[in-house]
Amino acid sequence: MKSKFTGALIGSAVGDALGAPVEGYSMKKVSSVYGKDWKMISGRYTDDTEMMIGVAESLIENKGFNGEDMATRFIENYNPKRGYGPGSKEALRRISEGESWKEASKKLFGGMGSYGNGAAMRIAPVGIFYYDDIDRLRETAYKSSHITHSHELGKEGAALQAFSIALAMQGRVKKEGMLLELKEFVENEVYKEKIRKIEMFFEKVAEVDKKEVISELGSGEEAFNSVPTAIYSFIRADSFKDAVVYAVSLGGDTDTIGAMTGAISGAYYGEEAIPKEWVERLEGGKKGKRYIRWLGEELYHIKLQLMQRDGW
Ligand code: R7I
Ligand code: MG
Ligand code: MG
Repeated sequence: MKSKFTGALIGSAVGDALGAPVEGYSMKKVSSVYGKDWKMISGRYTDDTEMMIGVAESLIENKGFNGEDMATRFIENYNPKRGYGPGSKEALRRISEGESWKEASKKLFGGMGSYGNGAAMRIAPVGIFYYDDIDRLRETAYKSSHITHSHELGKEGAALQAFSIALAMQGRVKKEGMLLELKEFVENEVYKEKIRKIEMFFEKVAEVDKKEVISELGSGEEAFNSVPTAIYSFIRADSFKDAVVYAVSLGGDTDTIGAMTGAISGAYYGEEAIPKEWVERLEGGKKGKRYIRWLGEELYHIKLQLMQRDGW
């Protein structure tokens, strides 16, 4: 179990760092950069991992969710060079200027709130910490999303990603079984439809063309155009490496789809399954790979304590 906790967080960071140098590239351009080797280029992570670290730090410090504290972590960790989305940036600016974390995100995108994938990309700590408690998982996914993403589709994408990680932690189901559980879990029709499309992909005899995956599931910055793509990338592959390589190879929002695929795959296969060369290359420093592993270990230990307290 410990290896699944650390695997989800390191896996997310590795996927982010692998996708980062080619974010926004076409499928063809990604292939011209990575060729057949898929060597990690710089190992530097982006906003996806920086925010994921904030989620983990806050869950650890509070042994659960605390909105004000989590927003503060996001603001303290914020480094403008990590490539934040405009919506998240504005929400954090508003909160740092004194607005409540409950109100700031509602003002974005003409009062609709953001449906970007910024809440889903950072959700791994919630998926591992609440892997055995669907109701708490859903509630914490929605609340932690709300700090920057108040649109229903932004929150639902984060909850779906968290639940996919939880199922991967349990390791009970993959393919059809996993899709069935996801379809029951998800409340929004937009996501139900995407999961139906994934089911149709698996019903086909031949491997689905990547162009069709991109046009049907998406490869963009919207939560509904990237979370289902990450889930598909995980399910169709037989290893951590294949899953993340496939996710990044599609082009588009590669760091984020890579991060989300890496989180689910790391939770499923465990940290040992992540290619050593990629982890070695992942950035070090104060909040680098060792710190990210430590966050996973801490979440594991706190989870154990809470389970013992509750008489498991
Ligand atoms: O979701 P967010 O934090 O962005 C995350 C992305 C990831 O790819 C990261 O790697 C980083 O590069 O940024 O930031 P947002 O700005 O909230 O959402 C991302 C984008 O989704 C926006 O810039 C918009 O293009 C789009 N979007 C919307 N468009 C119209 N109406 C999000 N919400 C809306 C909306 O309500
Ligand atoms: Mg990013
Ligand atoms: Mg991205």
